[in-house]
Amino acid sequence: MLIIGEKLNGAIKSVAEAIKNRDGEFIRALASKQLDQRADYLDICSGTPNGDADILKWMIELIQKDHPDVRFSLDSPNPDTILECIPLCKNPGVINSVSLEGSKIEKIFPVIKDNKGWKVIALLLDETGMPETVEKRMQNFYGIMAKVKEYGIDEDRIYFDPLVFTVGTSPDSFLNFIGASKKIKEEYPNAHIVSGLSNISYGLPYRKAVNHAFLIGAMMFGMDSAIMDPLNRDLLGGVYAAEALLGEDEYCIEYLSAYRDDLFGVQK
Ligand code: THG
Repeated sequence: MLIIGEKLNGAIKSVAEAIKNRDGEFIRALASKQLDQRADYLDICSGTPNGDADILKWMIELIQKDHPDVRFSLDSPNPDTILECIPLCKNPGVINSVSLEGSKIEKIFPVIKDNKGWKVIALLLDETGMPETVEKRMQNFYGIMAKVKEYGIDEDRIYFDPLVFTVGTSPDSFLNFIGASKKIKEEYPNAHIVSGLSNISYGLPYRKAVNHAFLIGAMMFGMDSAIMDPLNRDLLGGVYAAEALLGEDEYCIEYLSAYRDDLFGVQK
């Protein structure tokens, strides 16, 4: 399971404040904490529609000083921002994200094609907006896959995000998500599935319970990456436990090591 730490996001109030004040200490601490909790990638998102390239560049340079091995998930709606940030990253990361909307694929895929270490998150989205059904998600999947083949990119470098609505108003949200996941994995066993997951609980109280149920359920149907809060120790424990149940952690070596390192915060 690939864990993408979500905390460096300007949509979070305290992070927006730190970005505004260029509070490097705050950002560095949030990066270190997530890496300590074994985040594989750090998602960085400015949360501002304009000028986000400068903010992302600032974060990249700041965090790389402390952690030269860090890998970033470049989270920007603006493909030009992503293209500006790629050369600054010492290690290959994740592009978050492309979709069939606008010119993102045409701008990103040619650069990624020969930049082999980079992975790409592809939202199953087109210019008509959020997909309501499994069929619409699959239509978008085939559209993106056609581009993946056209550019000669290996399908195992793409993390497909089937997208979720809140279950508060869309009772089929999770079912549609796993419906698409199952079909994708049947047709392309090497393709990956990712989710930002917390949309599933939007507007509900005690969101953690819903997010947790979603994470475990989705993992059972092939989701192998999540943009999530690794500082949420119950959620992180769930990831390690579910991996063991899925036979992906022989003798629970990873689970036990995470426990021993007190990632779950329960060591006696
Ligand atoms: N798909 C893709 N990218 C995405 C999303 C997605 N990027 C943005 C978003 N959705 C995922 N990122 C966040 C970041 C922060 C929060 C939610 C989603 C958030 N965090 C709470 C906080 O830190 O205050 C804590 C949440 C918790 O305790 O679990 O709200 O869907 N491709």
